[in-house]
Amino acid sequence: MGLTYTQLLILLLSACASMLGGRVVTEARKEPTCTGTPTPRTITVGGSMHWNFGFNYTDWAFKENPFYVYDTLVFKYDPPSEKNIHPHSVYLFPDMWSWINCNLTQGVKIANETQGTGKGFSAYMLLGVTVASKGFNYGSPQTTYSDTPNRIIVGGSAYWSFGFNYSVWAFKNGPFYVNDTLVFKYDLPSENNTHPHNVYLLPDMRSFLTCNLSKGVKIANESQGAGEGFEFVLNKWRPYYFACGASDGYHCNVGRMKFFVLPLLRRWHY
Ligand SMILES: *[C@@H]1O[C@H](CO)[C@@H](O)[C@H](O)[C@H]1NC(C)=O
Ligand SMILES: *[C@@H]1O[C@H](CO)[C@@H](O)[C@H](O)[C@H]1NC(C)=O
Ligand SMILES: *[C@@H]1O[C@H](CO)[C@@H](O)[C@H](O)[C@H]1NC(C)=O
Ligand SMILES: *[C@@H]1O[C@H](CO)[C@@H](O)[C@H](O)[C@H]1NC(C)=O
Ligand SMILES: *[C@@H]1O[C@H](CO)[C@@H](O)[C@H](O)[C@H]1NC(C)=O
Ligand SMILES: *[C@@H]1O[C@H](CO)[C@@H](O)[C@H](O)[C@H]1NC(C)=O
Ligand SMILES: *[C@@H]1O[C@H](CO)[C@@H](O)[C@H](O)[C@H]1NC(C)=O
Ligand SMILES: *[C@@H]1O[C@H](CO)[C@@H](O)[C@H](O)[C@H]1NC(C)=O
Ligand SMILES: [Cu+2]
Repeated sequence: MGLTYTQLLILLLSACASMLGGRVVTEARKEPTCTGTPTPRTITVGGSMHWNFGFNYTDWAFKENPFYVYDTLVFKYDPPSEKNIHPHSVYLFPDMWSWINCNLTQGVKIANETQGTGKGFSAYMLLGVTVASKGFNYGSPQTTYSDTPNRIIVGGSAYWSFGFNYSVWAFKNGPFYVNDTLVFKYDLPSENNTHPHNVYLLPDMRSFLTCNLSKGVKIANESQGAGEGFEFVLNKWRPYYFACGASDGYHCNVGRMKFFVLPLLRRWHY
């Protein structure tokens, strides 16, 4: 049962890993894949076949290539029922070896048996790329790796400021791990700081790309970045979309004050 469907994701992962490794050079040059913001695609896995037993997903993924960061994969499959006693699910594998052997021991179930109904289950390619490029061990081991959670100053010595490219910062300073703490530091409002910063958590990729704050949650106000800064713990395995909400999205849009992270689970690292 496992074979066909489990082989899809790792193919996507390895596709991007080899892009990063410079093997699929032509694709990598066409678009700034892993740091840029290309127009994202939403791709239904398997096309009209959806996520079904017996369909050749390796073949499908090959034809659909290339996939990019920010692309969304949608998995559609039927819920369990009398007729469907072996319902599908979606796993992400930690490495090529597990994938080849369909060994689920260290896999992470990212969608259960009922999440494929209706609009389906969506997964961003960010997931694949982050895992593939950093945790996947194609390159050299991460020197920042440690067993205990890290405390990371957002922006490094630039802190949380207008005009700094946080997407690049996040990419270069990643991967982040579950339970790491991000620290946002910025100045108090003053006569010389009339548009002070703050921190918003946005609900999804669409809001993030358009800097749409309407469904965002303000997690730090204008004065909480002073002193030791505002601390935020990445305590779940989920994507976090951060932005500055100052001037109705101007700091986010024009000031580049936004980035997202998907903290990894430490056991993926070896
Ligand atoms: C950050 O820099 C990258 C690489 O130069 C670029 O692709 C991206 O568009 C920049 N981000 C913003 C928000 O300007
Ligand atoms: C899927 O199709 C490809 C190319 O047609 C083939 O090489 C591969 O063996 C097939 N995979 C499976 C699991 O049948
Ligand atoms: C699956 O992987 C786990 C840990 O990675 C290993 O201990 C186990 O022997 C593997 N199972 C098979 C059937 O290869
Ligand atoms: C699947 O996950 C959804 C959302 O997390 C949850 O509401 C549902 O009960 C789960 N279903 C099963 C069969 O575990
Ligand atoms: C994160 O920290 C919490 C509380 O200390 C702990 O229960 C949880 O297991 C940790 N998660 C991971 C993935 O380390
Ligand atoms: C604001 O800037 C002016 C000119 O640079 C300086 O003289 C003044 O002390 C600053 N005010 C504060 C509160 O930092
Ligand atoms: C922002 O999002 C809200 C709901 O999420 C939507 O109604 C609104 O049209 C969006 N605004 C823009 C400028 O896209
Ligand atoms: C920001 O939040 C802190 C703590 O919740 C509160 O003490 C402070 O008054 C708030 N400041 C502003 C400018 O809203
Ligand atoms: Cu700002």
